[in-house]
Amino acid sequence: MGSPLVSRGFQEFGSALQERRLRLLLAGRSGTGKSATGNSILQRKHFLSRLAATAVTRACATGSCRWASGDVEVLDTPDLFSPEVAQADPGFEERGRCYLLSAPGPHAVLLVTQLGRFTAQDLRAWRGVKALFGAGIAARTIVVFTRREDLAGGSLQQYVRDTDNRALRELVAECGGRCCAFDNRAADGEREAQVRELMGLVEELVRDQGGAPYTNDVYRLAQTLGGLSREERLRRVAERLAAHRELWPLAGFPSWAWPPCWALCCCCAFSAGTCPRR
Ligand SMILES: Nc1nc2c(ncn2[C@@H]2O[C@H](COP(=O)(O)OP(=O)(O)OP(=O)(O)O)[C@@H](O)[C@H]2O)c(=O)[nH]1
Ligand SMILES: [Mg+2]
Repeated sequence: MGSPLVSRGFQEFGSALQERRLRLLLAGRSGTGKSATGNSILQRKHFLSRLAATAVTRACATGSCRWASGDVEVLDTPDLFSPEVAQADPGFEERGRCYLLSAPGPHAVLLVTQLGRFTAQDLRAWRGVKALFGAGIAARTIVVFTRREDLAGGSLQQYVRDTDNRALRELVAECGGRCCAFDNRAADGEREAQVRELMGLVEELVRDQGGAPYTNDVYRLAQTLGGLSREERLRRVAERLAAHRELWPLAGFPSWAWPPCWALCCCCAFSAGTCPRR
């Protein structure tokens, strides 16, 4: 999809980037359209995306395409963010893989939610994103609404402003007002325009951050493991994440109360005073 997205602005932005690769990480609850959005960005059917009663994406996967004078790498994720991940990924391997596949850090996180369906599950997934990466990730997050067609030509900004869903308004505010909408079933030209709009937001966001990707202690650890085998790198990163397993929600922990927001560290979703990153 190189050529449609190439413009002078993007070329200039490309040279301001600290590397020639832009990493975008898809996150959100199951079934919101993460994989479909990844495919729209890549402009091809790369990730498996379909209507299903259970989770479709089971493991992290990447796909890339040319963009301006560099590459865009998209990381699609399974359910790494809900309280159920404690049972599904007890050894932190999948969350470790997510870190390794997005190292040295994502330039932007795309939090995918369905237009008109921002539920308690979406909110828990957002808290899970902050638990995994630290609260600083909000400064790197763009809220992507799928089912843009339901706007029926209306304005997304107005929808967000007028919604009576307070949690949604707070989420968008927490993410600096960055949001856009996708109709992943739109015709090619329309999908390209949507991707261009998203990349404009990414461009602005990354420029504000001086061209550098998001980082934290776990990404910094991953950076030091370059000489080791893939298995050993995964073992070390999963071990670092698991070192604080007692701080993650336990199986059976009431999910409405997760994370316990009355006792949060100021930088992430760990209990106050016990955050491994501080
Ligand atoms: N109408 C419409 N359907 C969409 C849109 N985006 C995604 N879908 C549909 O939503 C369903 C779920 O999409 P997926 O991409 O598999 O969702 P996911 O978030 O990756 O799901 P998991 O991998 O299970 O977490 C599929 O049937 C998609 O075609 C959209 O913009 N409009
Ligand atoms: Mg998927």
